[in-house]
Parts: sequence; structure tokens; C-alpha cells
Amino acid sequence: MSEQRPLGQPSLPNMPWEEKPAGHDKVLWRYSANPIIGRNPIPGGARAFNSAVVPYGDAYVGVFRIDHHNDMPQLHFGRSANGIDWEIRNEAIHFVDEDGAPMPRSAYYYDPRVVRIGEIHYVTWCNEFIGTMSPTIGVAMTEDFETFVQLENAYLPFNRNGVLFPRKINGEYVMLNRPSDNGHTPFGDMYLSRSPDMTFWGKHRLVMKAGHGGWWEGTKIGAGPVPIETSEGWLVIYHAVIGNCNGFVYSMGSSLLDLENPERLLARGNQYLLSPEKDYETTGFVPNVAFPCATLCDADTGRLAIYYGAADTYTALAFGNVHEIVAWTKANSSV
Ligand code: BMA
Repeated sequence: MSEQRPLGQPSLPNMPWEEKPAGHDKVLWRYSANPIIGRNPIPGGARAFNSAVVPYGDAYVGVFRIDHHNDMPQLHFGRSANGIDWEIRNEAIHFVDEDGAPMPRSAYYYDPRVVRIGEIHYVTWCNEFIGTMSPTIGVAMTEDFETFVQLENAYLPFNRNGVLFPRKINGEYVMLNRPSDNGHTPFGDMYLSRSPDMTFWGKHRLVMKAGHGGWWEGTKIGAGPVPIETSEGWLVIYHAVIGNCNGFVYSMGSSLLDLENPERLLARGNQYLLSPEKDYETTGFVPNVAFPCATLCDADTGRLAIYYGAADTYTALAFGNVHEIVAWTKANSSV
């Protein structure tokens, strides 16, 4: 077991967890008390979903996407002792620049990810390129989850999905991202970009294309939670979208990328890991969406908790084991 230990993950003996139900024949299973965050989670906030959670001290913190009563999304900070019951601040995060001055407000902030790199936590999200109502990837850093220092946007519009790797690779920061359009984007592949300093992003490479393994991922794909380092490669859980006559359906897929050269795809599961089927996934503001944005992983056991947005309305949890997901992805790979 030790050589399979998920590298770079902490021990989390108290992370949210439920054993796989008897007779369950899939690698992921849902938390029996889903959803963990319901409608109207804070005054003026209608829905919390597609949100990011990390261990912090002996508890958990999160950056939550909350769509307000004008349907514009903002980012809110939250704390939890157990990773399930959340206290989310009513006031949205207000970013400052590197001199501590307030940043101009974007029209929207959504789909955050949080990653610890060394002693610093970085937040990435879909951010308005100010003055254009067009999406790019916002980047901020925090040392204490009180002050959030916003850095340069990573890209020109249009890009709506930015996910950092949890360490530098060959001396560079690496971010998965998905160039898009300004609408609901009926296309999308996964790229990666590199930066020496978290400011200048380049060396862009294609990683995975949509439409590879079946209709379930035929329309578009995009990175989900921060990649997990394993002895078999970076485990990337991603969202995968089919476009049918009634709209999009968002499922979760898995792939493995080379540890030192993550543009190299090693394996890619040819079926979804989880697809909307529960009422809280099929019914809501946007039906049929399971959108993963964060994981907690216990290095000792490989237990994995996946936080995902359900129907753009709720926050839900699914469980699995990293070793089993890696083995399943290799065994069912179509690469
Ligand atoms: C995507 C993003 C997500 C959302 C999904 C389904 O393009 O906007 O935030 O969950 O659509 O509406």
C-alpha cells in the first residue's frame, strides 16, 4: 500500500466519510445525507454550488460560489469543523491588490478552486475581464483566508475553467484550463499552461479533447478538482458533457496524466464515474449537472471525498478511494 500512497496529501482521519454501500458496483458512491448545502444558504444568497474545500489547521475552509438574488455569482468564505456542516460568511470576499488597495469589482465570480502550494493557498475562478463582460481566469493568493490578494488574470477571454496543480512541475506553475466562448459553450477541450511566476502564462498545450470515449463526454470537458498526485500519475477528475435535445448533462470522468510532463495523457476512463440521477442532481436551477470542484484525500487510506455542485443549486458529496479510481481508470482506459 505504501508505494500507492497519494503523494502530497495530508493525513485526514476525520474527513467526511461513509463506507461503500453493500452491493454497490461503481467506484463512486454518494453521501447518504446529500445535499450538504441546501437552497438559500445565506441572506441574499440563493444557491451554493461548484465550490472549493481544503483542509486548514485541524478543520476545513472553503471558498463557495453563491449566486445572489440577482443571479450573479460571488465568492464567499466558509469554515467547517467536519467538512459537512458549513458556516459561510454573509459578505462576499473582497479582493485587494498587492498593495492592499481594493480591487475593482468584477461582474461575476464563479466556479472557484483552492489549492495549497507550499505555504500559500491560491484561488482560481471564472472572472470577468473587467469592462468586457467576458470570462477569463482570476487568480488570488492568501496566507490566512482573511486577506485575499488578487493577481493578474491568467488569460485573455474567453476561458472559464482554471485548475492549478498542487506543486510546481520542473520549476513552473501549471494550470489546466479550457478556452471557450462567451455563451454556454457547446465545445471545449482541456489545455494546460505554464508560468514561472503566477503572472505570465504560456507554453500552452492540448491535454485531452472532448468526444473521445463516448457521447457522455462528446460536447465538452473541463478539469474538476485539483489533480491528485499518485504513483501512477496525476489523477484528474473532470466534468464531461453530453449535449442532447433538451440541453447539457454534466457527468464526472477520470484520467491520469504524466507526473513530470502532465500534457502527456496516460489513461482515460471510457465511462463516467458519476452522472446525474438523484433528484437533487436532476432537478434544480440547471437540471442534470454534477460538477466536481474539490476533493479531500486521506494519504493513509486513499479515502476520497469529492465536493460537487448538483443542478447548479446544491453542494453534494461523493466518496471513493483513490487507489480504486486509479486502478479502474487504467483498466477501463481507451487511450
Ligand atoms: C458551466 C459553468 C458551471 C455550471 C455549468 C452548468 O458552463 O457555468 O458553473 O455548473 O455550466 O450550468
